[in-house]
Amino acid sequence: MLTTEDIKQFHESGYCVAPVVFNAEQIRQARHAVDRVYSGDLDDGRSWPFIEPVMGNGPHDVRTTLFSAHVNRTIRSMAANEELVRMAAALLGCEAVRLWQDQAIWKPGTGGVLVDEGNIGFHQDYSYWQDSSTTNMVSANIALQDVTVENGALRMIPGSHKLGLIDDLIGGFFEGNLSETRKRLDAELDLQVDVPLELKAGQVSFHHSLTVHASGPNTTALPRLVLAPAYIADGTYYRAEGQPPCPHSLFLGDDRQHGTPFAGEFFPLLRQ
Ligand SMILES: O=C(O)CCC(=O)C(=O)O
Repeated sequence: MLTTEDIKQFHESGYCVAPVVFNAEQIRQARHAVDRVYSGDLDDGRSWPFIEPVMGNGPHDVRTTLFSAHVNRTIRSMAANEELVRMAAALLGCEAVRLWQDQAIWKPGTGGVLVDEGNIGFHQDYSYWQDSSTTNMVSANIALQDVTVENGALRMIPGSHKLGLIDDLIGGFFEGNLSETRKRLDAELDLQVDVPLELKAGQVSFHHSLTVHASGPNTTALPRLVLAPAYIADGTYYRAEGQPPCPHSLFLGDDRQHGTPFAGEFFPLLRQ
């Protein structure tokens, strides 16, 4: 479980690191599950538009898929892990928690070559989630092998979740030139250095939806794989004026209105 110190750090810095939650066998199963999803082998023979890579298909491009928990039971049970969800509840400050999304992120190893395509740019998750009625949303990052600076650990800007939504970072996920973005941001905002979060396999970090973060190059020879489920408090609802709109709202159907709760099969209740 998270300590009081961890929870305090999350509120003060916008992130914290939990102990190891998943064992070697669970990690092996998760890696196999992600491979299956990437190859289009989905549970019950389903098809799913979100398995397409969103960042390109080049040899150095990061591959990500969204919402695989809906088409793969292993990924779903990992995202619904009781201990993980209890920690998310503690950080959200609520009892009842729903799954908001999950993302599998596969960052190829370049074997020493420095390229920007493998980076994930500085961004705030909420800039992609503006249909949510609240920024009280938390993302987990589960290491499916050791995560180090060398293989592209997450980099967090402490305290940045207190700055609100930063217009300049909208779309930032895809801006691989991290030092350029840092220069631009540093000219406008009083940001501290960013902190790399190194994790042991099976360990988990959490960050707030407004925390500015990025991940750098994976210069090792092996790919770096993480699963990133995100959680909301039950009662979070659709905000009609969200710009840009987010794909999550499509799951609520065409008759959604401002105030429709994010609930139902696509936002499963993981904890009462
Ligand atoms: O793991 C990564 O490289 C980036 C993950 C990320 O940006 C996120 O979980 O919000």
